[in-house]
Amino acid sequence: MILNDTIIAPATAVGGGGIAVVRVSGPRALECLQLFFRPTRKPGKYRSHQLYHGHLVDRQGDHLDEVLAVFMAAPNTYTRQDVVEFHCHGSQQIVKSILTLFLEEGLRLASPGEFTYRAFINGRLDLSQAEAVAHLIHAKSDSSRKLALSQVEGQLSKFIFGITEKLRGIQVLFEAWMDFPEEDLPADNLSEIGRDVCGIISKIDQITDTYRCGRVLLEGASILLVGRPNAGKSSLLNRLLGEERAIVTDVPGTTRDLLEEGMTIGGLPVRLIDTAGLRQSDDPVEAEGVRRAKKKIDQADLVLLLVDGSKPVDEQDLFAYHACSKNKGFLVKTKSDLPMVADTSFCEFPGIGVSSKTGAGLELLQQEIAQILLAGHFPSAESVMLAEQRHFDAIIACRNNLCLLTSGLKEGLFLEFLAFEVREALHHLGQISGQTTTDSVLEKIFSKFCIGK
Ligand SMILES: Nc1nc2c(ncn2[C@@H]2O[C@H](COP(=O)(O)OP(=O)(O)OP(=O)(O)O)[C@@H](O)[C@H]2O)c(=O)[nH]1
Ligand SMILES: [Mg+2]
Repeated sequence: MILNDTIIAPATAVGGGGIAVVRVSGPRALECLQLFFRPTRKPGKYRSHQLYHGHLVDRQGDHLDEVLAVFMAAPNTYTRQDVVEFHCHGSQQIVKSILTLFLEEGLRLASPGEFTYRAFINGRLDLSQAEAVAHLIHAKSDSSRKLALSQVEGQLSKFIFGITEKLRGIQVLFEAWMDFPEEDLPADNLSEIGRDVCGIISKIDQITDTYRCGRVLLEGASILLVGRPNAGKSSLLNRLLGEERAIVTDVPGTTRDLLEEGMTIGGLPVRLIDTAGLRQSDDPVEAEGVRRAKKKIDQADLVLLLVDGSKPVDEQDLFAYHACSKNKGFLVKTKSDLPMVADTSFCEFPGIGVSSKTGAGLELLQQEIAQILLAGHFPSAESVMLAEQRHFDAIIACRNNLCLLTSGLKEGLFLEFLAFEVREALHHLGQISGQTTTDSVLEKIFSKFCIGK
């Protein structure tokens, strides 16, 4: 990809809005401003990071729009290149005419994520920060926003950087000792290295523990509503959603297919999935619904097992429990507005009673769900969390090398062998920061961005 030409793209979303921003980055940014911007009060020279009022004009000098324009001199910009932004009225026609004007002047339309790619290549952000920018834009809940922001601000990068520096120090020692005869190796230093590496491994373990929760924050958790027919699954989905989404009747077997709805629960993005009531059925349509529900169970982050609290437990409840008892589950005793008669001692899940009719218990249910999904990890500005499969795989690979290194140290293996493990561990860490990431992986990551970011 060419990185030293001048690119342009709308930085705001397509569609109506009060204001739209068109962003230019590259060596010709200032020239663009001088060519077609007519400031209301003409400055001798554009000062960096200062907003100017004026008009954008076309080649004939006709006004395109009244705008605010800002010139930001490199390197204190998002891309570390010269940047100019035009804040115009938020009409797609205006944005289009501004783009056309500059494209005819020889600028190039930025590809998806190209501004952020330039920021990464020019050292403004490392790869994990750049990836988090995309998550920040698409954050579906407040907790997801916090996590993405902490990553954009470099909490994960700092963590990776800290480990990388330690390992580099070890690598330097190993290389210096390579020329020593093996018997002269300083035993004290070797055991100190062993302790350091163990320390790094336990730090890695702390952060890999956060992965499940981080992934939930990033991608949303899938929560499956499971239970016998008429247990009240669809009613609960509707109540949590705040709309009559699923059909509710007193006929058992109303829901046949899976029905999925996105929402936030306790600040977490979730996908709530209603299923067909679990029972053995001769009706082929219902049986297919049951098959689909059971198939979904293993993929769910959490199963809510619904048991009608107003009825004695029967074999259909046991059938439903057995289908999901190996999963992470939570028991919801429904219809708590009616006299509660169900004995749920058969079920080992923690649980509470709720009523979709009156809303009783629903607040508590949402808190419990969020607690289970977060598993004690609460994102904040300081938190380091792993949220990305790519990062998780890399750090696990790094950990494997470090384990081999510690056992190699204990067994007194050759320095070449030990140094190899350190090098490999560093290579895996470099995939998170982007130092050792291949072009094809980079391309894949940045192609997921929208144009203008
Ligand atoms: N009193 C009372 N009735 C409820 C409550 N929740 C659901 N019901 C009733 O229970 C019946 C079944 O509700 P659904 O939500 O359709 O149950 P379901 O589990 O989706 O049933 P299937 O789709 O057949 O598997 C309906 O008549 C609801 O009105 C509740 O909290 N209190
Ligand atoms: Mg239903």
